[in-house]
Amino acid sequence: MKCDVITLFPEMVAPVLRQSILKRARERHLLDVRVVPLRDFATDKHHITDDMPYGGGPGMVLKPEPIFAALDRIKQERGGVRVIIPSPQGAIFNQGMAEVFSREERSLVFICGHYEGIDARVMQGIDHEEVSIGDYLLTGGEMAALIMIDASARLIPGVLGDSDSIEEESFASSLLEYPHYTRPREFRGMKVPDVLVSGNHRAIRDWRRGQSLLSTLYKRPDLLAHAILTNEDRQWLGQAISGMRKEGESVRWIS
Ligand code: 6GU
Repeated sequence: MKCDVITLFPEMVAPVLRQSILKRARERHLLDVRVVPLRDFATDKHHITDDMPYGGGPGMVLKPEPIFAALDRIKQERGGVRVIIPSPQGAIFNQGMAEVFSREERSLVFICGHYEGIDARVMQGIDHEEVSIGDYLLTGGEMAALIMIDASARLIPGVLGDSDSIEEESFASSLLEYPHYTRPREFRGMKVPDVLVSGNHRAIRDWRRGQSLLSTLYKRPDLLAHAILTNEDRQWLGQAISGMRKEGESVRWIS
């Protein structure tokens, strides 16, 4: 996966890409991210990248020329590009989009806005998609771009270890994860469930599945509508729901 992040604040982005799994993915050449400082593409001697809005009003607006210049350079270097403008006005990012991004051949170019906004001619003159990471406001697009890169990069084959990748399908299968434990076997009076130290692999698998189903039922019952469930799963959930009713709990469940 190739990405270019056009930003006024390269230091909001670059250090994150030098940590942990993203760092390893870049070292293995599975992920090629370039941070493109917008200021480098300002042509005046003060390297001005923003200006006052026509018509008045608060805040500053990112000028179009440096953004177009940065994108022209990226197009020359990369060939094909797919431009994404992080914005709370966009379609909301989800796991499906992360999968599509992870398989994209072209470079994903994120144009990160700050302050009041980006000159509208950027949106008018550049073929782009606006993508939001949720219904809240951010100070700029950088952290949103990082979130989209992180969620997409981990889906590239080889980025996660083998052991991770098999089990990391929890969202793909629309169920939440089961609880994980490591040593010590007892900590501050809290014990690791016996089944996990039983050595009975079938029992362990069934317990984990049950925990995933229960966790989803309690925390995100909306996800169960899309989950692929076996007859056994449905039976288990039915029992859990009758249990909840007996305890007088309400069941928020879409059947
Ligand atoms: Cl993707 N970008 C910005 N700038 N603000 C946001 C957002 C994205 N998603 C929610 N708020």
